[in-house]
Amino acid sequence: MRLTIDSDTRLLVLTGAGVSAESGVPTFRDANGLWENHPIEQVATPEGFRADPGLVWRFYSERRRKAKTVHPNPGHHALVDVETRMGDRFLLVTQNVDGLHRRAGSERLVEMHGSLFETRCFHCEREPFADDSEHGPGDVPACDLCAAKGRRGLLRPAIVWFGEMLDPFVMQRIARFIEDARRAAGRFAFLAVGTSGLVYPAAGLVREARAAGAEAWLANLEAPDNRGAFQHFAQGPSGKVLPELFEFV
Ligand code: BV8
Repeated sequence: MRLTIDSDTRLLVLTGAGVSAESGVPTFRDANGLWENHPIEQVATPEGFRADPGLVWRFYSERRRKAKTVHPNPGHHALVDVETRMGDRFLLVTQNVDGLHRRAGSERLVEMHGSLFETRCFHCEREPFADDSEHGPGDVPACDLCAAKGRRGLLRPAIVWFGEMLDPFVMQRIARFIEDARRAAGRFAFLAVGTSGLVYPAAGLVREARAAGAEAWLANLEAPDNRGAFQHFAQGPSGKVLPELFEFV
């Protein structure tokens, strides 16, 4: 079963933690996943950060450390190849914060939940800045811009936590791609890879794409709860499935 791409097909891809699993990055909800060992409320919500910023920084510092040791896998590279051939008719939206798509060479890329390697301030509106520092127990970095104004501000990972709004520009860019695809003459395909389809607004993209006329494809190790939202399901590890999935005609 191949996803056929011709000269005016548009393709919107959504990836989740499963696409990084073969690089050695733990997923969230599989056995021994991140959420099994870390209560979401304590490490991935603003309330959790307020309660114990040191715990949150330890959780993300460990993920930063791990992400520095891993490399993109054939699934990431397959998506770069497709982007190279399709140009602006391709957009990759990832829920992942590990930076592996960017390291593989993806450019038409939206990191909708932010990035492990960016930091911002919990208290002021400073721009997120590149940061790969790791913080041990009790080491919570302070915001120098807040300090310069005599205020106490704590730095935080520039990652979207549960209960936090996504960047409106991110959502607009995705909506614009879907709208352009709806108006265009050619075929429109939506492909979700390596995601359990549980977290919104990411999990709602398949419905938005289908409402715009997309044919919905899923490439996943197992059938997730929202498998019924897809017309096609290519089951298997994305590092094997993606390099064989696309057929250019
Ligand atoms: C929002 C950052 C508006 C953390 C993440 C009640 C109150 C408040 C909010 C809500 C609510 N009810 C619903 C919501 C909305 C909430 C939500 O969706 N909750 C869910 C859990 C019900 N969403 C939000 O809060 C979002 N904001 O809606 O704002 C709002 C505000 C207030 C109130 C209402 C609305 C913000 C969501 C972003 C949260 N942050 N990440 C971090 O990463 O450190 S989400 C987190 O889950 C990760 O980013 C992750 O990417 C994402 C989704 O997980 P998956 O990527 O799918 O990973 P998972 O492990 O689940 O699945 C892996 C899959 O891969 C599996 O299917 C597996 O079979 C497969 N697989 C494994 N190996 C392979 C493979 N596939 C292929 N190959 C392999 N080798």
